[in-house]
Amino acid sequence: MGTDIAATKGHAVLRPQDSSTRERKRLDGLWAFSLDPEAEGRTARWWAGRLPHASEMAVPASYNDIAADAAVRDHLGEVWYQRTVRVPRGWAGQRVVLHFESATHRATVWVDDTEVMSHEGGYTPFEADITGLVSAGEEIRVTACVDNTLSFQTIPPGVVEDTPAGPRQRYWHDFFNYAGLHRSIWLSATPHAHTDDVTVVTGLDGLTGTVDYTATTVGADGLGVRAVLRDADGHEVASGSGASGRLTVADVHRWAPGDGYLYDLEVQLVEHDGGGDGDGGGTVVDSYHQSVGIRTVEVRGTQFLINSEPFHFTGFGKHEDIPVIGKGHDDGYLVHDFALMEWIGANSFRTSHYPYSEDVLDYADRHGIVVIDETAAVGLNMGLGGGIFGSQGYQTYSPDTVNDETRAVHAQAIRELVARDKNHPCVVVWSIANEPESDTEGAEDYFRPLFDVAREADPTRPVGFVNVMLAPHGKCRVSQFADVLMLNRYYGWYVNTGDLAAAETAWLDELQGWATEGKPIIVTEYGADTLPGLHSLTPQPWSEEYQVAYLDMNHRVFDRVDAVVGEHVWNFADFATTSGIMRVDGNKKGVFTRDRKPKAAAFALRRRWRKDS
Ligand code: GCB
Repeated sequence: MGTDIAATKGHAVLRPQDSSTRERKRLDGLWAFSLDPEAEGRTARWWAGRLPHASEMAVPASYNDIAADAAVRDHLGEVWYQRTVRVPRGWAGQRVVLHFESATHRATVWVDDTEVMSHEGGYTPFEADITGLVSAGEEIRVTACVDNTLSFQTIPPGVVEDTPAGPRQRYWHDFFNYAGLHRSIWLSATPHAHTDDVTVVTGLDGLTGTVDYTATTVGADGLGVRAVLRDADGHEVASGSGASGRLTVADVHRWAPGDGYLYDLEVQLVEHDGGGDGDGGGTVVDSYHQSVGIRTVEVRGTQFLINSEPFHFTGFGKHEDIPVIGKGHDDGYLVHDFALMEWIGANSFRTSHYPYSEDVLDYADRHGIVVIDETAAVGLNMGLGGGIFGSQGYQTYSPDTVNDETRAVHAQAIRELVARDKNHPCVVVWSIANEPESDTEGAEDYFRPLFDVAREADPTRPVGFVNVMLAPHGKCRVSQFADVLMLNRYYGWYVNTGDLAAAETAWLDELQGWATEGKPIIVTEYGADTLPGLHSLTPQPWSEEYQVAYLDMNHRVFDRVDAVVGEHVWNFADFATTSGIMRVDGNKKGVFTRDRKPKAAAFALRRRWRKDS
């Protein structure tokens, strides 16, 4: 594989914000919406006028379950969204930006008749400077063509197969291929001279905290950069000048699990005051605020340290998955899910299997919840399909399947994830893939450079990937590159089904093997499908009692292996999947139902995870 995957850069896309020099307008609500089953919209230039045959669609939301129509739910290909928006009359002379927090899985966007941007990948933001196309006080028409097709050259991968009934999308990940505009769309105004990226790296030296910041600016010739750090009460605690520097905080209030204390870093572009000290000091031309949690993360031997203290992960692999709106972001569920995590004693979760809404990470920052942040690289494994093991008729890594081009897209997905989330104190590990084929030479070749990409993008955080049980200890050829071992294991479910005694022996044996690697182990998935309300006196699979017994068995195993520093149950809640004989109205491994009612396992976990329960 010879492609130069270092060629493209992760582009910084700062989220729009209101500040003393910036303003934003949210474009959420009802948009006109048209399916494009004949793929005629581009030829017919649908962006150039009102969409034909349009219905109304909620944004943010997956479109699939909103319309009571199988043609919408199962649509394959492009759909179109459109609305008009009036540019605020006070924005004359400003730089105006159109920002999409995501479009799943790719989109092209027009402003009136002009194409302004395209983006590949369904879970990271993209934006365009549309200043030259707009006038303050006037309306513009925004049209987005969104495509849900997956191929071997997309992340996640899939393949469209020709069948007698027409083209059909196949993919190898176990969640429904929801699509659409899942997060907010913004129109925003910034000064022409502006900060376009900020990076912070924090450190601790006893009671002193350090914040190393780097700002990159556009159009700022002749302007100075000033950095002001304030505590949560708004009191200035440090300041500096120049595009990069170190701020020192005496008596620091550290960000820590359970204590989401945040400072505010204001990056100002300032006109020079003529003092010659280069600190500006004159009028503030641009102001951008970045929240900062001062903490450290380190892997030492088999320990995972946050602020130099051993951390044990308790929590879940989650999904962005809600009845009716699918992967659409919803603040009500955001707050409720975190309330349930606090109730149960979860101190962490993994963004399985894609980057989540920035609202989720901001919330985790503020509430001291630790995050394993994952790319959308799920299903790079032809030995798996929708939870079903077995050959899928393709070879995973080959010139015709997952290949150099896929790897370049994957590298870009890693860069965009890091570019977006690098400043979140909650993020402590990058997970660059979930359950890829990892026991072959092709896997080793594919992944080696991707670890380099992640480390180059962020030299400060541990990097790992999530290992599948088809590549057990001794067989996996990719874990050698990882700082942390992340394992998904289903002893007692997919293997040793219903036989927890045999499962316990086999699982302990494998885990003890992994422990010899001398790295921390996070069990990133263990779980059993459970039908709420199904009971059995002796623990039978699918019953609530079995889920409890299964988790207990896992915990006995973990407690005997020192290198295990984390336990994330699969899954927080039941979720939608593609249909299949292994799935009854979706995946039922939730500890909560899809509408967030507790199963018996919720109370059992609470007893283990909350010392005060
Ligand atoms: C896994 C996958 C996850 C599935 C889960 C299951 O290993 O990572 O996406 O949903 O197993 O329930 O089969």
